[in-house]
Amino acid sequence: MLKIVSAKVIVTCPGRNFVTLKIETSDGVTGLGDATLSGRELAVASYLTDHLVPCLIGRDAHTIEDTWQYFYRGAYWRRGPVTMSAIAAVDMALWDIKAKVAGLPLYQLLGGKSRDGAMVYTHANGNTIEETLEKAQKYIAEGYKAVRLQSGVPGLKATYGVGKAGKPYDPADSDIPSEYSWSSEKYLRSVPELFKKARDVLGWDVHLLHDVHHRLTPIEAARLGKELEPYRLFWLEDAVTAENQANFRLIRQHTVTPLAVGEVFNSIWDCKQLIEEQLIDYIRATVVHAGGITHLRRIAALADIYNVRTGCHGATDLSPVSMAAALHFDVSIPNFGIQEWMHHAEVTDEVFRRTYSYKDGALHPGEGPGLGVELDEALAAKYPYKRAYLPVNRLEDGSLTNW
Ligand code: KDG
Ligand code: MG
Repeated sequence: MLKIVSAKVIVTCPGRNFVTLKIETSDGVTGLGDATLSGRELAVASYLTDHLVPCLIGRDAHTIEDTWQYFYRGAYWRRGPVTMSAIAAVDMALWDIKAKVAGLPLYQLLGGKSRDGAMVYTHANGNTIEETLEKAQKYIAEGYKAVRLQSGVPGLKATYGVGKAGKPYDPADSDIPSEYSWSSEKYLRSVPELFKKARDVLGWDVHLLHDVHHRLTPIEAARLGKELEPYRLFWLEDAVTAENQANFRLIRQHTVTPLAVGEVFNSIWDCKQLIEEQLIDYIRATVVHAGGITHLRRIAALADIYNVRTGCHGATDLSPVSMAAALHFDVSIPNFGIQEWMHHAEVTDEVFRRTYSYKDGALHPGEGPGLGVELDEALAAKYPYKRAYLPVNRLEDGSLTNW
């Protein structure tokens, strides 16, 4: 038995807010888990501190599956992003500990490598198509094999995915939610133009991706998918919301553009129908928001038998601990598709010292024991939590819509 002797929650804001769980065992081995839920960070911190940590002390750190079941079934109240992010943090930290005790990089405990590295896509965005494509060219020159393109929409003041005045894009930008305005008509006119020019300028050897960020109706999404077919996207992401998984049936009937969804999913039940009916091509559920490595492996195993591949969410609001966990998962599973990588600020990488590294369009988890991330707690303490919300979105007539 490897007894858990302490578990603490560290909230820090090096560039943006992160919530991290650190578990320590009687042998002095420690493990880290990410518990960051952008815009609702302290709810998960409290869930951990007030409800999970008291039950963790004295448990055997090696019983990962039993601990997962204990917190999932034991809560009685199932699922939801707060619960599942908290369980994920415990799960990640325990896998980190187990791999450190074994003296192996975590991917070895997940079955070993199925591939050399995880192909990543990064974000090229700009106010104009020209600006977006310039950035994409820079990334392609750095060896990226896949790039997500988001561009300003003529007639709209601000658009999802495009940074403000030269700053790196981070949507959690205000202590009271910023308000954006939206027009699907204007957006739908501009996106095919972006991808037409993108193929002219960037050619056909690069994978191109696009995120709709849940803003269309199913029939609008179907039309967009159809209009983008000539440009052969790697995927069209979050074309519609997926609380109603059957939404995707309508899109699927009309287009062969590959579809991705799931960054806001927190359990296998959010994607069961999408996967079983083969309504999507990529599942974007992540380690931190979907119950940890233990639960994400279950989702990936279900997806595998229906030819659905993974494409884990990897925006900057997932900490380097999540990114490391995702990479160990990515290189080990059979049905990996792609990994999102939106670079963290330098100060984030100073607080979270990580061993994963980029080479030739792919990330590599590193060969050290465990996840390969250490948290500099003294430095983290210099960056106290700052309340930061994700924006809200209104149609031009003032009514609220999806951000
Ligand atoms: O916190 C919200 C972000 O993670 C999200 O807006 C990023 O859609 C996103 C993406 O695809 O990275
Ligand atoms: Mg997205």
